[in-house]
Amino acid sequence: MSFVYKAEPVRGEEWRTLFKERAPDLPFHVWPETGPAEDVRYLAVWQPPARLMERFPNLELLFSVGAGVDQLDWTGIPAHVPVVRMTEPGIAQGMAEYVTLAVLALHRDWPNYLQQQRAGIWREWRNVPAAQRRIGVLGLGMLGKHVLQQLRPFGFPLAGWSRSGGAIEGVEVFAGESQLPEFLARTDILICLLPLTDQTRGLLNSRLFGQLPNGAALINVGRGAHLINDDLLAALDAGQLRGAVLDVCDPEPLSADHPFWKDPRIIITPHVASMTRPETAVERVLEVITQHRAGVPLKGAIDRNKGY
Ligand code: NDP
Ligand code: OXD
Repeated sequence: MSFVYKAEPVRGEEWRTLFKERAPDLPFHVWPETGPAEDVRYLAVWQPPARLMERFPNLELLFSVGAGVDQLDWTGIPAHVPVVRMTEPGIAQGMAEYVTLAVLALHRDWPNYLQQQRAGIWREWRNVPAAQRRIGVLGLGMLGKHVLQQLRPFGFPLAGWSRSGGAIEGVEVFAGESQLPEFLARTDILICLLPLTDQTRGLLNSRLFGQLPNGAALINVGRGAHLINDDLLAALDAGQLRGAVLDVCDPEPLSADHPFWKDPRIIITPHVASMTRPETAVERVLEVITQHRAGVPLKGAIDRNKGY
């Protein structure tokens, strides 16, 4: 019985050290080293290898090293192999830091001041009180909820939207397609923390932007394919949006001549909002293996019908 890690190799070595300490009896390999293929029961990947089950016929569990699973090709993953995404607490902590930074930057007009500094312009913009800046989060899962919790002390009016809704203290919750327009109409800074599925691909488009108050701003930390790039540029040009912070893009990386790079209304970071931390990730993976052996529900198991 063994474990194979197939993702970023430097972090793989950190996982190896942690496995040695915490699960010394479970042989651990960093791809392309796998040990005997028939021994491999657990595999942690960003992208699985081709012909997954031919290669590892006794695979019992497939872990995504990220919180998202949209990168996986499901056709090669049989239904009897549960897929488990990363739910270690470091991801939520990192995401809350990033989104707080982006919200405050947009709330306090940072993109304008950076542009003015480069041009040597000393000009003040009227501060808007936090109580008048309405924040809205698309997606109320592990990350959306944590982000909203961390934003509470600033005094922004907070709202969130998801498929199923539910109560969250201090947050106005909207559910389903029918309540999306009402949610958008009250949102000055929109944060996308949805998984990428057939239902959410391209959701950040002209139609959606047109339902936000004039001069709203966007933070996309979900996936690049949530956003229609040309629609963002059109909304910025029309003044429908005043700025955007994008941690994720489509494609990644953007081509060298992509208009987003030089647009002063857009801040881009290279998909770094949060990163899986080896210490807490290994702890969570070992916890899930224990749950699997005990036959109890697995933390972070993906529902294939929903796609997240
Ligand atoms: P979860 O699966 O915990 O939550 C997803 C949320 O989105 C749920 O509230 C769900 O609704 C909602 N949702 C899904 N589909 C729809 C839909 N069609 N309509 C309305 N709501 C919908 O995910 P996480 O919070 O853990 O992560 C969200 C995403 O963040 C990841 O999938 C990944 O793409 C991205 N991410 C980005 C990172 C980065 O560094 N930029 C790092 C980590 C993750 P319901 O509650 O009703 O099921
Ligand atoms: C993730 C990511 O899904 O890094 O964890 O985007």
